Amino acid sequence: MPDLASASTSTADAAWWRDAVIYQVYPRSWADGNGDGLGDLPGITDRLPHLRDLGVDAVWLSPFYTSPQHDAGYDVADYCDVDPRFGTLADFDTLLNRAHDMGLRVIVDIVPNHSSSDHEWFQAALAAGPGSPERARYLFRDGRGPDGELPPNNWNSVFGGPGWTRVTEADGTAGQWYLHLFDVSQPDFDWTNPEVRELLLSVLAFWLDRGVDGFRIDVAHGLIKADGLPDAPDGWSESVGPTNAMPFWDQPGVHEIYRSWRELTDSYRSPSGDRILCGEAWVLPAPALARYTRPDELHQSFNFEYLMTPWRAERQRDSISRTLASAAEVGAPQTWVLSNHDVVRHASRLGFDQVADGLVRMGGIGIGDPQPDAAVGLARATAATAVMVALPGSAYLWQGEELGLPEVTDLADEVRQDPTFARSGGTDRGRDGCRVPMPWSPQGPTFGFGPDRPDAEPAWLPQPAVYGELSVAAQTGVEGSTLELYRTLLRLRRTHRLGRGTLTWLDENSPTVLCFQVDAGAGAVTVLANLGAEPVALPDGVTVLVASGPLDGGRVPTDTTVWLA
Ligand code: TEU
Repeated sequence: MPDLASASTSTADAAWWRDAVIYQVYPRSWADGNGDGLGDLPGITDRLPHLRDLGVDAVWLSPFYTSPQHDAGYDVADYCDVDPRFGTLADFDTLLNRAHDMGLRVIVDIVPNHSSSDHEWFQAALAAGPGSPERARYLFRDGRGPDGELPPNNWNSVFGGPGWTRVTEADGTAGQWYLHLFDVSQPDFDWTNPEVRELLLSVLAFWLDRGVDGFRIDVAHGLIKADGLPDAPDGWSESVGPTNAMPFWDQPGVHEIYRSWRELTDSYRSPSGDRILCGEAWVLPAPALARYTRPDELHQSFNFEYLMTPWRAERQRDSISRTLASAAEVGAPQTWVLSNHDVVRHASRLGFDQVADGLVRMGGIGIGDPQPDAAVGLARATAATAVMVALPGSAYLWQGEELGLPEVTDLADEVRQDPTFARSGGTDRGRDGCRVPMPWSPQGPTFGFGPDRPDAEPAWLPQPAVYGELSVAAQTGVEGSTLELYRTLLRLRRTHRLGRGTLTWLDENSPTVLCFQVDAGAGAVTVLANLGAEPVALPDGVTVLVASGPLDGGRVPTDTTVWLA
């Protein structure tokens, strides 16, 4: 593996992850190398220079493994092979080596909570029947009721509908039920079973041997369920209760799993860098989430509370302060994020009135739904990003946010593929709107996502016309474009080493102004964000390093963030 020590990353030392900017690539939707309408690994490899020029430190690849694609690859049928839709293991090796040569590290997704129902283990479990060691790898249980006709408990799927499905046994009789916290095609593993633990450790080792720089852990908070699989409390919601009030989230037993995973990744450490573990753990409150990033567990865990915090100064200040403090308690960096493949893009989410209290969780936007204000949403989104990438810690970017891509809110129901849409009976529009393929060019039938050839297939989700004017080529080199703003922010972040800095709140803070200084000994930067309706005067004697939008003379307009020296 090429030595990354001389790489252009902001921190070419082992603990690169403490301040890295990591860009999420969704292989289905980033670049289609062969014109079949779906993104693929060769397409990603060809477009890696975009990430080098953007100035990120690493790439996170969402799943590209063998999968029937019922949940866009988060339903894995073979953890150690590449789905032919995306290419081959040789294509992956080419991508990894090209990224390393450019000084980009690569982390990949690991999906340990469940496999695909196509996985050979689940097929064996179906065939082997009740009481078999094959069944013991998953959460099969007898049903309740005189004939076992009722599910084992009241758990529902995150996607909507029941969390249990009854199987027909080999002799044709109605049989046991199996748990699937997500789609019916995603049976939950039984993590009390040593065979499951061994399987996933071997998967981690397979990819570490191949040279990956780490993993993003899917549903990191769900692997262990409460003993006896008790009923979930009625009426629970994030705004009223801790996550671990749900018997399948954030149970204490998960932590010994991650201690074993950290022991494995630490055995691969080298001077060019640690191999990292980043947990996707939707866990509240912040101190409960911090337990995942204790020194012998995960390196990072996404700060989803921050992602879901309304664009209001006092809420932003509270979330930033509280989550920074909880991470500091365990000596971990904070891991900031505003968008990903599961939530409405923040360029649209922030285009609604920010009066919603608690954690705003939006289930997609469709035709006939209230629509965001696109201009307000983009202004707030770039201002919010300018706040986020100044904060101490690591930051994750979702593909296309550097272009200011909005959520696509007019997808016809028949093109939607997210199982959430079908399982919720359409009440939840699902996540397709944030997953529409990237535009690279103002021209072409797929705006450069796929090859401009007569035989090329349309993109797997239709792209709106506005994607052409928002494309990479349309924004490259254009002063004031979102893309050039992101490039400038990341360059200045690296120059001033802000990710390694210490944050101090300043007197200019008010109910409508967020103002702090970050100092890493490479030139302190003051960040002032105006979340109020009226322009705010710049402090005297400052130099504006960058602004998320045009300034009004010596004043900062609403929904604008400036970096000052
Ligand atoms: O999402 C996990 C997820 O959605 C749950 O953690 C849930 O949102 C939360 O706990 C509710 O409080 C991951 C992937 O990011 C997503 O794309 C997959 O669909 C899902 O897991 C299943 O693999």
